[in-house]
Amino acid sequence: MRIDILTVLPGLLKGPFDESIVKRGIDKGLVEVHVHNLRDWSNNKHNKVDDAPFGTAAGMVLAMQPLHDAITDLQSQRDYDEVIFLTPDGETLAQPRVNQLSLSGNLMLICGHYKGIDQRLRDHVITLELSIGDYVLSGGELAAAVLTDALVRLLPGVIGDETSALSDSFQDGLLAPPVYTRPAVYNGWKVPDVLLSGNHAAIDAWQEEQALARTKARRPDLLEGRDL
Ligand code: 6GU
Repeated sequence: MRIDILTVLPGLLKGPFDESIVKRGIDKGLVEVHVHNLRDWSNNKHNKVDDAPFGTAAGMVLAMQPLHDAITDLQSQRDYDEVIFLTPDGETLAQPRVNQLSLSGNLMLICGHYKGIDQRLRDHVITLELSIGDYVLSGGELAAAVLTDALVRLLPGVIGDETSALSDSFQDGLLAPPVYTRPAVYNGWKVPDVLLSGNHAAIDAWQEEQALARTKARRPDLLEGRDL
């Protein structure tokens, strides 16, 4: 997989890809992440990347020329499965969409800033608009980092234990069950007996029951429309 990210603040995306799972995916050659500075495409003599909106609205909009040129330039080099605009009014990201996108070859992520981007780009060039939740961020960069992390960890070979991405919260539509580690008694707090029993069937049944109980208590909305 290859992910190209267009941003006016490339520095914001340095840290997240330099550690942990995404770094492992990059180091193993399973994903390429390219962060591009929109200013590099600006024809303006001051490399300006924002512009005033038509009408009476306050604030600024990402300028048309550098953004459209950047997208066109990248598209001339390869085909993209999706050109994604990160925006709070997009589709709220959830695991099924991440799973689907993880099968892509090339993805382009556009980080919004200011009051957003020209609607004509959204109408004609952007193929998917995603939000990471109902709150407002100062720009799309952190959302792009979230999406990239969620995608990369699903790529085969990135996570050592091939089954562990599938046992995550949400992968089966349920929250994950609680986990415990050694010692069996710590500070007087005991690990549930069943986990120490060595009975794999009993442990599986207990974990399933816990996942369901936790989902019912915390996220009953996830169970709507399921017959359990
Ligand atoms: Cl994708 N962008 C911004 N600016 N704010 C957000 C968001 C995206 N998702 C949730 N809030």
